[in-house]
Amino acid sequence: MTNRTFTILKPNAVAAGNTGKILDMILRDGFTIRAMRMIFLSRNDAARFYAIHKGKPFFADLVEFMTSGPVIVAILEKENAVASLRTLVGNTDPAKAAEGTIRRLFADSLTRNAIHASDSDENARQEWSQFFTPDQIMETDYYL
Ligand code: FUP
Repeated sequence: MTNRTFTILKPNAVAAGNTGKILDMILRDGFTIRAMRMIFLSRNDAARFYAIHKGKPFFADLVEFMTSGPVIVAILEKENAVASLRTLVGNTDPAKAAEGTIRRLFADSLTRNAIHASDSDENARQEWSQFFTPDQIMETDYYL
């Protein structure tokens, strides 16, 4: 089934100039971009986004990193979008990520791992709702 997922190209990917290469990998893998923009996360944004990790030892570093520079947020559509993007992105820890995955290629460390990919349909919807209103999501294939 065609569905949608949510991604964040994280501050290290933006700072290193890797967003073009990463988006190219995503598009070549068959995803359609339904919404996208560059934003600066506030500490509140980052803490809310990663609320599930609050209290963990890496939480402060994670919030610090996610607010260290601009990020690109996007909604992506494809068959089995959530699982498909998680495969393309690779393991959370780049040392364990498969050859050719985005994190293997562009992550600097476990925390500075270049990209976020939602882990379920429900979380994807909840995550993109933090950054996009319904009118900001392209519902029509204008180019067809
Ligand atoms: P993922 O779903 O692959 O993004 O991984 P998690 O939800 O488990 O973790 C969210 C983010 O927290 C990761 F992208 C990186 C960071 N993290 C750490 O910095 N240290 C850890 O031990 C685990 C996660």
